[in-house]
Amino acid sequence: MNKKQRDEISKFLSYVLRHEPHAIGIQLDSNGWANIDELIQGAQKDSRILDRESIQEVVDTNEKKRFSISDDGQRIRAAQGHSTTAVSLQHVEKEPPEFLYHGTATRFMDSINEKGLIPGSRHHVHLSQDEQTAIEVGKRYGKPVVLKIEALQMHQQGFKFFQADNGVWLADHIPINFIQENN
Ligand code: HQG
Repeated sequence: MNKKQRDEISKFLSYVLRHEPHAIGIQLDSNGWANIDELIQGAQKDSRILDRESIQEVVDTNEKKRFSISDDGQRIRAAQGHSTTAVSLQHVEKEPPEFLYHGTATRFMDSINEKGLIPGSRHHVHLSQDEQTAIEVGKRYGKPVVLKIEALQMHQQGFKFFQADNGVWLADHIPINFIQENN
């Protein structure tokens, strides 16, 4: 497969494994796992031809390690980013580094300055350890802004942080007093 084909499958997998499993008639368990055979059959009804090899290739080459396959090879899940209420992943709680970054767009800043960072439709606020990832994320929504979060200080004050299997940091809410615009 070429990169375009892999990206297309990755987007499809993100859609069904994070947001809309019902779109292809499959169910996720509360840990986010889908049966791979059912997923292939569901995709087929949607005229999308998938096989185990192409799914494996997408999982192995995905630059953000978005998906994992279970040890027995029968199931697949997204590591983070869910909005579907069928899933509530038990992420590992962890002490964060001193700073974490969040990428957003300038047009959201008035609201962020009022409410802090909130999860939107997903289950958590998503944070990264590096600024470059945050810039890329922010660009999806408009003119990017990188916010620097005083993560360790928050943690020391009792706020919980989690890290997904693929390294993405997650939090429930970031109050405004821990957010700086990173210019
Ligand atoms: C914004 C990517 C107004 C927030 C990335 C963001 C990530 C507010 C949007 C993952 C706000 C939600 C998630 C407030 C936050 N007022 N807007 N108070 N608080 N926002 O897509 O973080 O490539 O749900 O800044 O790497 O953009 O998809 O979250 O712009 O890990 O695998 O509300 O997606 O991974 O948007 O992205 P999203 P996100 P993938």
